Amino acid sequence: GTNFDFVDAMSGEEDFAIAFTANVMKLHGKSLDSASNREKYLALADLVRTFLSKRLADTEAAYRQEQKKQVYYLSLEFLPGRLLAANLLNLGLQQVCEQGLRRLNINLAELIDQEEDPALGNGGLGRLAACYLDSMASLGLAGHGCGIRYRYGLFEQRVTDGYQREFPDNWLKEGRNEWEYRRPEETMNVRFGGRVRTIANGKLHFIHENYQQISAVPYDIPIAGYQNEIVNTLRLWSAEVDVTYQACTFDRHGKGCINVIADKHATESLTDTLYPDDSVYEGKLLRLKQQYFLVSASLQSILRKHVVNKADLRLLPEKLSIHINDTHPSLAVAELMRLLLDEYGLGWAESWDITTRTISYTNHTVLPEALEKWPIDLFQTLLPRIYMIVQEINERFCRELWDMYPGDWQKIKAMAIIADGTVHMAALAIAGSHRVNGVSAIHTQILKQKTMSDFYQLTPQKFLNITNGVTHRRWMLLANPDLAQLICEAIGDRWIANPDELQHLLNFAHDNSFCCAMAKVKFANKLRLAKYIQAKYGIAIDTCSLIDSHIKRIHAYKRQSMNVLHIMDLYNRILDNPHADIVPRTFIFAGKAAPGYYKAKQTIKLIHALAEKINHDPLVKNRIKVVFLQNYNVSHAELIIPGSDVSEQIPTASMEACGTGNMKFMMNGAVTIGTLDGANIAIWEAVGDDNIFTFGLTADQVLAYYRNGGYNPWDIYHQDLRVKTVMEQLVNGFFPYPEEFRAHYDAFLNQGDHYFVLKDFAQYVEVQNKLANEFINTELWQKKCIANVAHSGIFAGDRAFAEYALSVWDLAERPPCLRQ
Ligand code: 26R
Repeated sequence: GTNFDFVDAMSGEEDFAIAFTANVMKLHGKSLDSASNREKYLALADLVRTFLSKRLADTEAAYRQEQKKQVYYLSLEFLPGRLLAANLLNLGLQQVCEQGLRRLNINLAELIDQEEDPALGNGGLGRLAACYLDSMASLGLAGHGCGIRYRYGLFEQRVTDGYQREFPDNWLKEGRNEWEYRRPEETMNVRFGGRVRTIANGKLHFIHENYQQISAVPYDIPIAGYQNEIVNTLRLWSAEVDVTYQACTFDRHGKGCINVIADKHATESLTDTLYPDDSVYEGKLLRLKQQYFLVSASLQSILRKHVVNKADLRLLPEKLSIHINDTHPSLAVAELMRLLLDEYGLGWAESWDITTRTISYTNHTVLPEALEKWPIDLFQTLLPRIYMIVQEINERFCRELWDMYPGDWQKIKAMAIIADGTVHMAALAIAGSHRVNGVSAIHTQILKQKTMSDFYQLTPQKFLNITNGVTHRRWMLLANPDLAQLICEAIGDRWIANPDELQHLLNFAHDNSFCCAMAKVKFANKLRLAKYIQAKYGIAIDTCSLIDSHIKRIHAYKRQSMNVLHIMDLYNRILDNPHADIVPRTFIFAGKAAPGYYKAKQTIKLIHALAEKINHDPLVKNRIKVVFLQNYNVSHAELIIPGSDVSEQIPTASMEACGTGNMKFMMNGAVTIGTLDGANIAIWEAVGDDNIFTFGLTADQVLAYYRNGGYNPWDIYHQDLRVKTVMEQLVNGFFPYPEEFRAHYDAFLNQGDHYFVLKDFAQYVEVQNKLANEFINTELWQKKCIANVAHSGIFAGDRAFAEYALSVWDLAERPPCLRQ
């Protein structure tokens, strides 16, 4: 029979083994024993895909029949992580697959390890998008991702001599991804450049001419809900040129088709790479092209589907929502206007009403250097018609402002969409949305009171907070199956559908055998991590030591350097007194630096210089180890987080919009050391003072310092000998690189310590000491771990997502966790 009969008929591990063996043969023309692990993995993925295919088709049909409201989540970034294990889990095939393969003497974990980890995002923003796709499918909501199929993902990081080097991430080297469905028949055409001619015959018509047209081919990746038969899609667009019908001119140089093919490659380079910078915004033409490419292709296909289903365009906001993930896809506002006006012939007022009621926007950062502003000339040249529309939106918006604030030019200029020769994407996104949300309480408060205060004053009803959440299915069930199992044994499995029920674990905080079992799980996870580190880096870490992890993009505001200064100080205590009573600690770092971000790269070098010194110093007697794990990605997070005791979340207060790694650590029973910023505050409120280590300036204090011109770091240098010592060590030859860390030294002392590292140092050290002393009290520590897991339910993506469903997208069905 075919594989499809099989989907329904398969009854057990033996069937699975047979089907798998047949699939290896079918796919590779090889018998099982001559197939490589990679080939076996591909055959397994292909088999699992047949299960997805059926559900994907059924889900689509059901949505169409029910005319269910659809949500389209537009994002330049998605970081889904590997999909095989996730799909097995969500399809309920984990056991049958594992046991079926075992019959064939195949270890499932080894096959899982053969999968590429698609790096189609920089960090938090992209991973959040992926967590939400999981939640949407699992809650049975019709929510789909729209993104770009970058031919190369975020660069691969390799470190040599402590220096980061970047390599292309050739994740599609086999030409295709095993999960995707290429859908050439749904190709959309996106237009760039050219000029716009206006003709008036009763009504104005806009004729776009001399443009360059690029085909956008969609590739759909299926997103399975957790054991609910639902499969949604992540649609990734690829720029492709079909040369089949392009005549080649054979000139006298005999070049033939070379030029046609060269043009093809030049055009297709549009979707070659993801911009690897999440710190400083650069107005690069290609980036704007990518943004419009995604937005235009997505909106065209969304509208086409809507119209094909014979739905009225005026009902668009009732039938679908378009969500924009930060300002990166905010051209959606103007593109939706263009389609309604030019393609579907609606009037301005009606189009604007439909657009603003359809679109919503989430802000993910308040750092001024990350705000997107496009120079007018670049914008206008690339997108002439879109620019006209933005101008019109701006004029109408400014007129409205004038009515509200007559004569207040300063305010109007500050809010204008076009000002100072640039297009302000945040202003466009806010004006064009009916909802604008921040990602944690404090972040939203800063948006309302500072970053977007003028807009908040104008339209307070648009603004709301939705604190981020992460999928407990990937971050607990998949990444930490032993913990999930243990929790089920204690409180049953209802927490999987409703993570709030994790609270019941509090009843076990005094249960000795449960505490021991938790500790055992943690130890096994630490051992797994230690084995990886040993195999990969030849560093032996002490699995009984306190494992303290700081894993995220390298950024000055995230203050990896403060962590380093503390480790230097710990080391200095040993140098001062070799018998100093130091709790054995392993410090793990991982994260990529933006390729052009010098200070971040030097932080990586600093971590390596420190590791080199400490890991080999016999005086240390293995009490401290420093490890930098290269090429941080979702898979590494799945390995590190369950094996960590302490979660470093130490940004300068007011700068981290939310953080989501902090939530993943918490779910896995790690204790946070953190500043009062982003979701750390919510974690603190959830677990209470005893179960988190907070320290440092508050956001209000930081912002007050900025208003008053900062502070003088030299005061601290002179007051605190520990600070003076570590500062000198940066530049006095303590590390065998005399001038290497001058930039850090200057930033700390001569440039005003913008990130308050020295200011927060003393408190950080104090809290680190306290934490270490509490760690060695195993019983006490275990209670903290349990409290963290027990209170992590509110950080489940399902909760966050249900809030969007209710307050942003107005979806009819209430997801289970909000049903009362
Ligand atoms: C425009 C360019 C320079 C750029 C800036 C910033 C590109 C990408 C980014 C990434 C930002 C927006 C990001 O990842 N923000 C993170 O979003 C997470 C999810 O909401 C938050 O948890 C996290 O605090 C925030 O830094």
